[in-house]
Amino acid sequence: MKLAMIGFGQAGGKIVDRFLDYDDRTNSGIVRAAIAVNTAKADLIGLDNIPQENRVLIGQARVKGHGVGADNELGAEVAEEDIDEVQNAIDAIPTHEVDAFLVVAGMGGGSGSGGAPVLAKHLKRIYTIPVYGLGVLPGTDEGGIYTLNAARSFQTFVREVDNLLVFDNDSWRQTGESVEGGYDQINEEIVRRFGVLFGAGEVGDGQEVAESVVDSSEIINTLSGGGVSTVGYASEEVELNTGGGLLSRFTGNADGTDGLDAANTTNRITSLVRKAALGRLTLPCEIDGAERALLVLSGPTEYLNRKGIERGRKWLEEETGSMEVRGGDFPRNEPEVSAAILLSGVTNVPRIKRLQQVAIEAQDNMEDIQAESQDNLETLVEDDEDELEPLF
Ligand SMILES: Nc1nc2c(ncn2[C@@H]2O[C@H](COP(=O)(O)OP(=O)(O)OP(=O)(O)O)[C@@H](O)[C@H]2O)c(=O)[nH]1
Ligand SMILES: [Mg+2]
Repeated sequence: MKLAMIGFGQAGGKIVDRFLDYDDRTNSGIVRAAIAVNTAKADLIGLDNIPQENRVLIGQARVKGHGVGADNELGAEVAEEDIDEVQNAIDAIPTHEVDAFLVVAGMGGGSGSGGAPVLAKHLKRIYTIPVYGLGVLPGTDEGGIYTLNAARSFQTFVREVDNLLVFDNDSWRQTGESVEGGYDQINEEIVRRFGVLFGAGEVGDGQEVAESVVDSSEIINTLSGGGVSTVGYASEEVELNTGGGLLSRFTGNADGTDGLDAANTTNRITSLVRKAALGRLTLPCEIDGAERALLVLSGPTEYLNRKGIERGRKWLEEETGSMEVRGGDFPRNEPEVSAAILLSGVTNVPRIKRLQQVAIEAQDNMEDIQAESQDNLETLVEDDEDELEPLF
């Protein structure tokens, strides 16, 4: 499907920038337009692929291009004040050719975590196409302010978007490596997983049309109903058939006939599906209880078959307990077969529960502070009343 991607803040901008690179490399055609919004000028300059005219610096009057320093309330205020500047950039893109918006942001900082929910709300008021979020959770070693920002922003973001796709930096840190050092690899992982998924609905002219190709409406239906989503992925190298269709004659592909090679193909698919669902998810969680799921099998057509996808889909239905599991192929001429699984409306997510707890505690503290200042105010007013003669 075709997306208008808007990266908010540094992480958001870098990830959208990387999506453009992915699009170029793989010809996936998912990025119809790419915009970066930030309060920090240096971050915008540092991008490689997003066109200059699509880099929007906001909040200049307030922070003079220096960023909001992880103050997410300031991030939200600045986004509200300068939303017209963001809209000007969006006005210049052909939104009628776009299937959905994807607003991308790191939830731990100030600009993206404060601004992305504001932008999502604005887009939903104006456009009828879905507005999805891609939210990146900070590593737990980044410190309290990042966790607190994420806890607050997450709640708002998930409410404003049609679905919030989540990637948790914390679970993707390589051992012995700081998250910082690993961002390149992490960002590559992000664009690969979400790229395959959104790319599935975008089979171009001249590409082979498979048995049961996934289309955009299936992605949209899986994401509809809101909530939080996570993505699983697994792949295996295969030999690319360069012999002009010879291999497919032996594998007896799509019809699921029972030659030995067809059985291999089916088995490869079912085990990839299990690996993808039970391996590391972009947001680790129990897959049991997911409301909807979409299975995308990609690879050369001779390595895809309906029987494998059907089995994978059934297995996912059992594991998730969901009655809404869709599945299909994404034919690609690359020397690997991969399974990408979108699990939408997941509920059993320990990381989110912890974040909600943090948000509640912060809220309680806020209430205490507010109650206290209310008391102070009342005492002040009372004191005033004691001192001053009533005017009327
Ligand atoms: N996956 C990924 N996460 C990143 C990257 N850069 C930063 N982050 C994460 O995103 C969070 C927010 O950081 P930034 O995006 O730099 O913050 P910002 O939105 O620019 O806000 P301010 O800098 O406070 O104005 C951090 O806490 C990190 O967890 C990146 O390149 N990739
Ligand atoms: Mg920044």
